[in-house]
Amino acid sequence: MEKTLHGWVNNVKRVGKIIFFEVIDNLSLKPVTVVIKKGNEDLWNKALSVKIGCAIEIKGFVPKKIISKRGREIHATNIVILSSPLEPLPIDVTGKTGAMLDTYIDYRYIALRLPKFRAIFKIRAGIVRAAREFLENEGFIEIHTPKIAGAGAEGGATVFTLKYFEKTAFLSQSPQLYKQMMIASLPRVYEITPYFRAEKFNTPRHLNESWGIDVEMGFIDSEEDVMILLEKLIRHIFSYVIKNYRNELEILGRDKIKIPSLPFPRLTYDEVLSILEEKGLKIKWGEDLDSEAERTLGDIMAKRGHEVYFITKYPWSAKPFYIMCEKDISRAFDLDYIGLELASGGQREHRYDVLKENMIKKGLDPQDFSFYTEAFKFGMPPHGGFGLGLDRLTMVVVGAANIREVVLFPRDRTRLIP
Ligand code: AMO
Repeated sequence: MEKTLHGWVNNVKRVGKIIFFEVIDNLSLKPVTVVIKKGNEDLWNKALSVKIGCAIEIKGFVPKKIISKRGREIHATNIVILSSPLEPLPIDVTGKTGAMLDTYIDYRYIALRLPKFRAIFKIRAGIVRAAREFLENEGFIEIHTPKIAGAGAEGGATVFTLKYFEKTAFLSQSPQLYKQMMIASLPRVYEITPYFRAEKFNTPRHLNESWGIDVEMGFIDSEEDVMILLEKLIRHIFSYVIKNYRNELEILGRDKIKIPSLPFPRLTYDEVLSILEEKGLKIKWGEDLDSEAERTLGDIMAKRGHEVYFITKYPWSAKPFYIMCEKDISRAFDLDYIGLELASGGQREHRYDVLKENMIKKGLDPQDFSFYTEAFKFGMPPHGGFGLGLDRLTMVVVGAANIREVVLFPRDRTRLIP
């Protein structure tokens, strides 16, 4: 059977009168072995000039009996070198010698010729596809809200400012305010969106540009409705990836991952504090859980057989103004996976007067947010939602220790290029 192959040469070997290339094509995880036997002088000379890293077109036929261990083989009848590397490749695409994470990021566009990196970014794309599929089936509509904003949603200190003609604008920290405003007319919305946050710390779990799957739904009874949807979404994503990315998971050593079973445990904030106190970790009531507290709790929960769990009933002092509050307790929750916060959300305050009072209690001037509060005057139903960190979810699915492994071109405190 005649075949045309387009791809990049990941390895070249000559054994006596035969030349072998390994060519990575399309989105495949395994290279094709291209075989050139001495006989046709033109073809042989062309093959001799092929180097690792070339972009190439091969015409040839698939032999009746495939000898290559990888199972894909073409015997070439014609070779066209489309582009030859100007220098030796900065990454070993044969896969024999590894490199530092920074090198892989600097040369991501070459690293993606290696199966491991293809597997990670194929799974990431699959997670997005699974989320869309699930949310569309649940009656959600995809929206796109501004990333240049006039007000920050998630707190002043972590906002990037930019000059916007005569005014100062902000890069959107989250679509929070806009997705809520949509609930005045669309009962179920979602957005897959970047978050820009000027957080100063450099950690394996934070970036200054991260991506979220943001969901908002109206006509809810309580935050429990939102948590039930999030549980189903997480399970759908796991099952989609397990079903469609078996080979990718195997390459990453993640073929044993399981769909978390229902219901995900719900621990109240107070319960978490007493569990941590038993381990000698004292958190003052009202404070948010830091990474150390999250990790300690993650270990304890994993030992109890729960990788994924909710933390509910946070003190309102630890949560943003838009979350509904009853006495000191908020209707917010977090979803953690072995100590890594994957999502947070809750029921929102939908009553116009209470919302404005809450803003004042948090030291905000409602006047600065009037474009948002206006939407609450005209029949805003009870509503809630969540933001699910896409990068962090990808980390736990592919088993990455550093968030930078699952983001093509990460933005952190020190990295602005490529
Ligand atoms: P929150 O600020 O908790 O909530 O963000 C939601 C989720 O997004 C991810 N995330 C990040 N991932 C990497 N680097 C960061 N700097 C970063 N910041 C956030 C986390 C986190 O759980 N508006 C609310 C959501 C809502 O209530 O609907 C919000 O943004 O996985």
